[in-house]
Amino acid sequence: MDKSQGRDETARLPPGQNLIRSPHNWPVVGEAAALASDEPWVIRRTGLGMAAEWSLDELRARPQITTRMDIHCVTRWSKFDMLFTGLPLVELLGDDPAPFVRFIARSSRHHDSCLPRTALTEAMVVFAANGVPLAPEHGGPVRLVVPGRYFYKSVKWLSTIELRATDHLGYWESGPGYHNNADPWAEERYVTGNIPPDLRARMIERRDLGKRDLLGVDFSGEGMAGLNAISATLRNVRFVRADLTGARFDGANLSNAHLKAARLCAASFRGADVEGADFSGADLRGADFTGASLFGASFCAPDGTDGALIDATTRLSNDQIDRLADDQAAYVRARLSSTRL
Ligand SMILES: Nc1nc2c(c(=O)[nH]1)N[C@H]1C(S)=C(S)[C@@H](COP(=O)(O)O)O[C@H]1N2
Ligand SMILES: [Mo]
Repeated sequence: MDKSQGRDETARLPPGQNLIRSPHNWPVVGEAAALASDEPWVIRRTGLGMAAEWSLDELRARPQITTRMDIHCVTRWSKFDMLFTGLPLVELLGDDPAPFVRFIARSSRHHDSCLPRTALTEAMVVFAANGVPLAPEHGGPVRLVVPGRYFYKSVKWLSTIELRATDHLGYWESGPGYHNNADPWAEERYVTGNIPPDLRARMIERRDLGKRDLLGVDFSGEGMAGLNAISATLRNVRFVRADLTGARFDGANLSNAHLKAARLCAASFRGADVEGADFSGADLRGADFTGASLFGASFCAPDGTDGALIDATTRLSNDQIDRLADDQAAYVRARLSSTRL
């Protein structure tokens, strides 16, 4: 059981997270399928100590346990009381006291993540969630689940457990700059990126962010109306109170971007990833979210204040609104119904 059990709802929700209440709303994040392969699925233990290998049937034949856990995605959605069924990971780690364990997926990019062994005492190798076998897009037939860390540490389609003497930056923890420790209670979401000040000034002046990776860069308060940010990588970028009227973010990655109180009239987010982005207090009249992915995004503060300006000219589909956390969806629906003619 994780330590959050028994506390009230607000105390169980880590800072900056939005609660998803619907049991059926479980977003797919990152890769959506395992590598297609005819080889039998085995889980291998490699690295330090004795190597080992198990078929999935062997692992399923062992006594299974079911544990209740809360999950917290770095893109700001949380779900309480997930029931995961499988084996305690420690049963597969063997006797070698290797200090780090790296997990590798059977996926086309050999997706991986690594944690210190001390963080893994309650981790599980999971075959079923909420009483049914894991769906393929959620890591079926087998995934890792690590309670107490952002969910990006829970590798889907687990195939290799590598015991290591040293740490290793995994897929999300290297290029995309996700925090390697991933403690949701300390909001360890990202390592902070930065760029030389003259480059930043030139981008503002030209209103062009090109296709660079600008992780965590701060453009708060800047006047950047008409900005070109098509296909830019803007994870965790700050645009608080910036003027982004008519800006084009089509196909951009704005996950966890801070757009609080930004002027986004007629801005375009077509096909963009705005998961976990904060739009509270922003002016979104005429903004276009067609085809954008909005899981975990916020449009008002948790207490309902600081609401974004949304009206009938804001293009958001019912399907997109249904996937927001409940309080966020309620706010957006109320705005749309009060402004529809
Ligand atoms: N193999 C693999 N595992 C992965 C990922 C991925 O892209 N590939 N994404 C991680 C992230 S960021 C999250 S939030 C969870 C999402 O799991 P879900 O799609 O079942 O919600 O899986 C994690 N495990
Ligand atoms: Mo995630």
